[in-house]
Amino acid sequence: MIEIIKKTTERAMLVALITKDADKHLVEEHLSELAELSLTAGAETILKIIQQKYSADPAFYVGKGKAEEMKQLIEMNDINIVIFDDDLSPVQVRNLEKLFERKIVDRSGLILDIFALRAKTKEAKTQVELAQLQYMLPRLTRAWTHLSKQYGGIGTKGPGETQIETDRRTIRYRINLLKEKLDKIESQRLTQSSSRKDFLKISLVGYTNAGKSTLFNLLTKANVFAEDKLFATLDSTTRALNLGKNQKLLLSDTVGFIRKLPPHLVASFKSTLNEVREADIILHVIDLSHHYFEDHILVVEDTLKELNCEKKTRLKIFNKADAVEEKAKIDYVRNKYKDALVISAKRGINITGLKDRLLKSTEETFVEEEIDLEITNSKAAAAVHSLAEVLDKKYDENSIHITYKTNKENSEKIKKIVYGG
Ligand SMILES: Nc1nc2c(ncn2[C@@H]2O[C@H](COP(=O)(O)OP(=O)(O)OP(=O)(O)O)[C@@H](O)[C@H]2O)c(=O)[nH]1
Ligand SMILES: [Mg+2]
Repeated sequence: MIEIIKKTTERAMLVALITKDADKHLVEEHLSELAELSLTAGAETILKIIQQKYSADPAFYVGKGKAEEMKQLIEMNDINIVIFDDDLSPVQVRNLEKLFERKIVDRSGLILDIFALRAKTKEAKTQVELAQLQYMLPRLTRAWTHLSKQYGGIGTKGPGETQIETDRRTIRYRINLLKEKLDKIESQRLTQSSSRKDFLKISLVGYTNAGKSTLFNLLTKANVFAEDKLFATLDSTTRALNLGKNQKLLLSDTVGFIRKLPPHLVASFKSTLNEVREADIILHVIDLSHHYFEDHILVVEDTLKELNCEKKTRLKIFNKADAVEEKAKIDYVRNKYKDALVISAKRGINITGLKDRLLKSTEETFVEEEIDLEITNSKAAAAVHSLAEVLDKKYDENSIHITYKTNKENSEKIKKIVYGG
C-alpha cells in the first residue's frame, strides 16, 4: 500500500485580535476555523498569534511592537504566509508586507482563494472571478504586485501610478464583461425554473460542513461531493425528491455559509443562491456536534435575511447527532427549538422522522384542488390562473373544471373570490 500524503507547501501564521468586548474563547474558535480554511487553501498552520488590544491599529492591525515581535517569529519558524482573521485595509497590507517581506492574506482574500480553487462549473468560475476582481479593485496600490507580475514585471517593487491606472481600467472592463455573462446565465436559469413551476421547491442551507450534501445524497440517491473540508460544494444541484406520496418535489443542495462571508461573494453568487431564494421550504442543516453550533445558526439566519428569505417556511435539522457526546445537549436543543429535528445523515438516524415532517410541511405549504366555475365567471378564472399553477382544464357546455396547485394562502384567496365570504 502506498499512502499518499498531500503536501501543503505553505507554512502559515494566523493572527487575530481580541478587541474591547470580544469573547476570548470565541476568538480562539474563529482562529481554529481560520486554520481549517487555510488548510483547505493549502497552508499548514504553524503558529497562532492572538493579541488583546482595544481596537485594531490603523497602520499594522496589531500593535507596532507586536508586529516586530512577529517578524522574528516568522523568520525563526520559516513562515511564508501570514493570514489575518479580519479584513485588512490596503494601508495595513502595505505596511505588513513591507515589514514581514511575506505574503499577507486577510479573511475575505482567503475565502475567495478557496472558492477559486473549488469552482468547477463555468457559472461558479465566473462568479468567483467577479468577486475576486471586485475585492482586488480598491486594493490596487503601489504595493500590489500581482498584476504587474502577470504582465511580466519582476521583483517586489510595486507598479507605478500609470500602471495602476491601466490595471484599474482593465479590471473594470473585465468586471462589466463578467456581469453581462452572469446576467445571461441567470436569464437561462429563469427560463429553466419557470418550467419547474408546478414543483414544490425545497432547499438545503446551512453553515459550511454541516452535512448538507451528505443529507442530499441520502435523500435523493445523488452523488454530490461531500467532504470534511470547508466549502466542498460551490454549485447548486437539484434532484427530484420522493417522499412516498405522488408529489412533485425538488430538493437543492447549495453552497455553505460562513461567518463574514465576503459581501462581494454573496452578491456574485446571486444566481447560485437563486435556488435558495426561490425555495418554498428551507431546510436549515446544523452541525449539532460543533461546540459553537448556535453561533452558526445566527450566521445562517443573518445570511438568509440578506437574501430576503427570512419569511419562508424554515425547518431546523440538527445533524451529526451520532457525534454528540452529551445527552443534555440534545435535550437542550429539543427544549429550545420546539420544531427541531435531531438526525444523523451519516448513520441514517431519524431519517424517517425527517421525511414525515417534510411531508407534513409540504402538505401545509402546497395543496392540490379542483374547482368548477361557470364559463362566464371570468373574474374567478383569472384569479385561479394568477394565484395558482393550473394543472388541468376541462370544458363543459356551461362550466369549466380546473385542477390547480397552490399554497394554502392563495388557496384561501381563491375560495374567497369564488364562493365569496
Ligand atoms: N459524524 C457525522 N458526520 C457527518 C454527518 N453528516 C455529515 N457528516 C460529515 O461531515 C462532513 C461534511 O459533510 P458535507 O455533507 O460535505 O457537508 P456540507 O454541509 O455539504 O459542506 P459544504 O458543502 O462544505 O458546505 C463530511 O466529512 C461528512 O461525512 C453525521 O450525521 N454524522
Ligand atoms: Mg456540500
